[in-house]
Amino acid sequence: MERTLSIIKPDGVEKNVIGEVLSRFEKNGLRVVALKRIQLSKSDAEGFYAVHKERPFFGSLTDFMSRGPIVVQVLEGDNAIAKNREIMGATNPEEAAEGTIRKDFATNIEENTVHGSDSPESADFEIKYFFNALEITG
Ligand code: IDP
Ligand code: MG
Repeated sequence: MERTLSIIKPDGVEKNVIGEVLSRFEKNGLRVVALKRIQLSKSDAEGFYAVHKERPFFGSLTDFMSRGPIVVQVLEGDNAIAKNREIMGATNPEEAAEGTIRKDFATNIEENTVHGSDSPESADFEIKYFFNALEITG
C-alpha cells in the first residue's frame, strides 16, 4: 500500500468536476483516505511549489493555485503514486492520453485540473503539507 497527494486545482473546482475526478480515482482502485476543500494564499502556494521556484512559470502558477478553492486528498492503493500519475495524464493536455483527467478537463499546460505527487519523497512532503496524522484514516 502506498499513499500519494492529489489536488483538484482551481480550474477543476471552477469546472464543477470534483465528483467526476474523485470517481476516476475510485474506479481505478484508489481510496480517498483524507480530503478537504480549502483556498491557498499566494505564500501557501509558493511553499507547496518551492521546488519550482526557479522556473519561469512560478509566479503565474502560484497566482493560479491561489485564485480559488482547491480540493486536496490523500489517495491510497497499490502503486498509488504511479497509478495516480497515469490517471492524470501528461502535464500538457495536448500530450495527455485519451481517457485521462487532463485530456478530458484541462484548459492548458498550466490550468491542468489536477496535481499528483511524483515520488515517495514528494508524496511524504506534500501529504504533511496539508494533513496531520489525525486527519488521515486508512
Ligand atoms: P506535473 O504537475 O505534471 O508534475 P510539473 O512539471 O511538476 O508537472 O509542473 C508543476 C505544474 O506547473 C504543472 O502541473 C502546471 O500546472 C505548471 N506548469 C508546468 N509546466 C508549465 C509551463 O511550461 N507553463 C506554465 N505552467 C506550467
Ligand atoms: Mg510535478
